[in-house]
Amino acid sequence: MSTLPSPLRPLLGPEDLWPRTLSTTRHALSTGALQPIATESRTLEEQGISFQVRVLGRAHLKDDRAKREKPRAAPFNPFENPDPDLVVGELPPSHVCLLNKFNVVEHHLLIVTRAFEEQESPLTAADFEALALCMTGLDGLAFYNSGETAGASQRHKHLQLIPPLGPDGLRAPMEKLLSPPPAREHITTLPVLDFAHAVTGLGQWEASPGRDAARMLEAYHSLLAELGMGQALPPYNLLATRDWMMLVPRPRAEAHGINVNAMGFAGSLLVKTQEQLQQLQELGSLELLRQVSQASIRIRCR
Ligand code: B4P
Repeated sequence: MSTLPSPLRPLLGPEDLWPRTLSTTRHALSTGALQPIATESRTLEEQGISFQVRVLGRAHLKDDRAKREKPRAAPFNPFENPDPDLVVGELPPSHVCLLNKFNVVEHHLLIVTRAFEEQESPLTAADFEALALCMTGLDGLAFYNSGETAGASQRHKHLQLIPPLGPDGLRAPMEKLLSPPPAREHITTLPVLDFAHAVTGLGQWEASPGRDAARMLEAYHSLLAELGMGQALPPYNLLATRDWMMLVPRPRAEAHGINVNAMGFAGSLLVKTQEQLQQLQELGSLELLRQVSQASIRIRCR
């Protein structure tokens, strides 16, 4: 089943993205379509990284959400026919940009394929083209949770883009370790991350969705190859800014009851309770990331 392009949805250019994000947010809040999740935010300093930890205002969010949604005969796909109040616009030729209905971070965008594709399927030139258009309009943090073990709750393919998380204008706390970013085509690892991952530089952002997407696709394929990931891709998280891209294979969804998705590797964690926060403080954020990742493998830094 696929979602048909709607003539009522505006076509997005990079310059439209931010104004439309703001106007759609105002509208979706007024209609109740957007249901932000309140959290309390804490900072945990570790190895020069200011980890942001958000503590949910109420426990067991997913149970709560399940209770609010009516029982359905078939699994509900929220991206098949997205709520028009949440739609920011069409990303030609094959994607739609919408607001994350249950956002923790303000102005959290989802970039979903119009026709159904599996979240586990490899990212394509079209995915990166839609993403590059959005990243030209918003210089933020893009990420992708490939597979349930990597934090995906929806099977319909969706990339995500959020405004810079900070601190100090950084697009993510982890970016502190990526300044300056690696050169284009240079693949490396971050010494403080004691688990399998690889990072590369994207070179100069050109504000041309076709060309920026081509460099992102090339970087994605190089990272997969470097980590020995073939056609049947195991779960992984992908993070990208205009300057760099990081890939982390994911054998485990959680540790100590704390779920980790791509944002965790950006330096932003979400916990359900004060007890989990306490546990995280004792364990350390980097140790949590290590426990949900694969043991380090030697990569040929080049
Ligand atoms: P997924 O990749 O499938 O899952 P996720 O971001 O990990 O969020 P999840 O749904 O598992 O929720 P969780 O309790 O972990 O992304 C799917 C996205 O689609 C989700 O963001 C979901 O909210 C959204 N969505 C679902 N139904 C929708 C609809 N009808 N219309 C539009 N969007 C819809 O986390 C709850 C929230 O906290 C999520 O927003 C998540 O992004 C955010 N979050 C998780 N970890 C975080 C962190 N470390 N820091 C800050 N925020 C975090």
